[in-house]
Amino acid sequence: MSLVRWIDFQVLGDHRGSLVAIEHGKIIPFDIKRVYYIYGTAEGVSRGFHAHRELKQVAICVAGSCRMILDDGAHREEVILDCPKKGIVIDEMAWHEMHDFSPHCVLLVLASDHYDELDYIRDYKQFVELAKITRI
Ligand code: T46
Repeated sequence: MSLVRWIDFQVLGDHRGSLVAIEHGKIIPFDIKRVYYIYGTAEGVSRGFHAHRELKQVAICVAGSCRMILDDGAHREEVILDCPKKGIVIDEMAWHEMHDFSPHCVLLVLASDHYDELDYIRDYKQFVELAKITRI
């Protein structure tokens, strides 16, 4: 099964341009408790390199582009995020990395919980071991 799950947003566009509305309890598969965005990423910088124990997220590249790697400890897939009409689901226990940020890239992230550093697994070897146990 693919690790990549997209959510397609309805675009409310008219002659003035486009608008996407994301409402609580509708298309996002969790209650949104936090929103953050990543912007101004310096050229050549990569981010992420962690998984979350419990947190679920949806990432939307609202401007520019970046490349995301998703890894479940056994398989790796990569996608280009370059479309404000689509969000990618980052489930719990999904190792993720973001690379190749374009100038002016803005990555908007909807998260199922408040920030908690204890929810992060930042060591890849530890992640692979935990992912094995989770799969059993
Ligand atoms: C993720 C990817 C997609 C906070 O204090 N509150 C927050 O809500 C967040 C997200 C971060 N922080 C602090 C923690 C660090 O001191 O901001 C600093 C940068 O965070 P981090 O190095 O984790 O950033 P990324 O880009 O590697 O990862 C972020 C999210 O942290 C992470 O949950 O899934 O974006």
